[in-house]
Formats: sequence, structure tokens, C-alpha cells
Amino acid sequence: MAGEKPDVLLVGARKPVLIGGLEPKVTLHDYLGAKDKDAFIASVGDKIRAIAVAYTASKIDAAFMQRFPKLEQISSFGVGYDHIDAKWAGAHDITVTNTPGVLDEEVADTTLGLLLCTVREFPQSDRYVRAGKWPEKQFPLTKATLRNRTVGMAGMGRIGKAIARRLEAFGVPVVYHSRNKQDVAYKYYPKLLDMARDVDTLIVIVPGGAATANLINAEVLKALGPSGVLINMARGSVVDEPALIDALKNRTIYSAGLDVFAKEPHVPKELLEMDHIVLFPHLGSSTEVTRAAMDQLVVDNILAWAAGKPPLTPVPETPYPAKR
Ligand code: 8YV
Repeated sequence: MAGEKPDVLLVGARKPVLIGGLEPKVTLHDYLGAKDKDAFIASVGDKIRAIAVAYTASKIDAAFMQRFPKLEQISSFGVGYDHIDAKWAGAHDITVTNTPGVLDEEVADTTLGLLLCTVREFPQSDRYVRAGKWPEKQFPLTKATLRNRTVGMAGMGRIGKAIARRLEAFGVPVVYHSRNKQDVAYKYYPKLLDMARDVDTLIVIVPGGAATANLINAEVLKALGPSGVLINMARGSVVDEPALIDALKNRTIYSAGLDVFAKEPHVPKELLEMDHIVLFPHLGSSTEVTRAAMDQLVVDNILAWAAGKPPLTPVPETPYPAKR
């Protein structure tokens, strides 16, 4: 019926920006709030035409999408969308959008913070002061320094470029590996292993998903070597976690700074017990201002669709207009 609000499923928290932006224009159905999910889908599934996904932790696979026969659009929070089967969506005329761009600088800031914390042991020095140890003895000098390091970036997309710009300002040489050569002046390595051999610091900022699963394996870590520092800002799935634990235990590499883990929010006990590494609770983009901008882009993609306009940020698997 003309003028009727389209029915949209909200998967995830009722965040204020999402609710405020969507409720005036669409009829929202709260999946998270439904006690009996199956009964809920049975009652509204036939009328849902779009899904707004509030967090990257919510899995949207083919079986889930199939339950909404009129589904046209999935607007997902986060630049990463490995939680969505975008290929299946593309093959079924469903557009998937993510929230690129608005978080690049924030995630790059966090990356530099994590790198410095890892190399210079700032969290450990904070623990040292709080434990009252300073009056007894000066905090030990750190073996590692950012000086004289070379960073190899695994991934040189928008966020990778923002990280590399910061490293340049820090006077740290940057090289990179990615699927395709990018329009940047840094040295390009077609093979990750070759790059790992030549650098002592590896920053991982590639998309998650099947194509990059266990990309950072035992061989890569060995090539990185005993002064090697691994920073993972991508997805836990990109690093072979048991191989990393071994490499850290055996000092095959020097240290690691990890923002992401294979089974978040659970972190393997072996990692928790290591004092020489730094662990962040997946907070790359987690400031109020940046998360609000990401939420707003989720809203704007839904509103564009509801107004019959092209999606603002479709993912490559579901280009607009669709390639036939
Ligand atoms: C979020 C992210 O921290 O955008 C992404 O892909 O990983 C981060 O910005 C994450 O989505 C938290 O759920």
C-alpha cells in the first residue's frame, strides 16, 4: 500500500541512533527482544523486506536469510561483514551494505596505540606503578623499541592506508602485502611469506572470512622471527591462534598485540597468562562518536533503500546495480 512503512527486522541491540533514525520511516521488528525466535520469525518473516544488523557478532547465514522470502536489503554495522553470507545474498538479489570510511581514522589510532603498548610495554608499566613497585626499583628498560623497526602491513585498504600514514609520521618504514597492488608508494610484496621474512613487525588489517582464514600461520610467524611483533586488528580467524600461542610460548616471535580473537569474547587461557603480550577487547572503533557514525550509516542505507534510492555503501559481492 502506498505510504505504508516497510517492515524491517532489527538484529541486535536497540541502539539510540538506530531506533531514532529508523522508527519514523520503517516498522521495526525486534529480533533480539523476541523470546521465542522461531515463533517470532513465523509471525513476521513473510513481511520483512530489510534487516538492520546492529553488531558484527550476529550471524546472518543463508538459512537465516531464507526465512524472509521478501528480503531485499541487509544494512550491517561494521566495516567487516564476514558474519554475513554476502555471496549467497548477491545470488538471491539481496543487497548487503556495511559501514566503511567512517571508522578508518579511529581504528588507525587504536592500531598505533596497540603497537606502542606492545613494543614499549605500557600496560605492564601501568600495572607496575599500581602494584607499588616503583619506589623499590625503576621499571626495566624495554628490549624492544619502535625505532629501527620495519612494519609489514598485511592489508592495504582504507584502514591500512590510514595506519601507514601514521607510521610514516612516526618515521617507521612501511611495506605491504595484499591481494592486489595498491596505488601507494610503499614496497609491495605479492607473497606474504617474503614480506614476513623482510620485516620484524606485522600489522594485520585484511577482511575476515574464508579467503583469509589462518593467513597468519606457523610458517609466517617463523619467518617474522625472534624479534617479531604481530599486531592483529582484523579478525581472529585471520591468525592461526594455536600456532600463535606456540610461537609466543617458544619465543619464535617476540610479542603480540591482539584486538581480535577466534572466539570472542573468550580469550584462550594461554594468552591471558602471558604477561609480555597486550590484549584489547576488540575496541578498534569503539568510541561513542565513531560508533554513532557507524550506526548512522546503517540507518542511512536503510532509509535510502526505503526511499527507492541506491544503497550508499554496498559490499563488492552485491554491487548496485546488480551485475547480470
Ligand atoms: C567493531 C569492526 O569494533 O567494523 C568492524 O568490522 O570490527 C569494529 O569496528 C566491531 O564490529 C564490534 O562489533
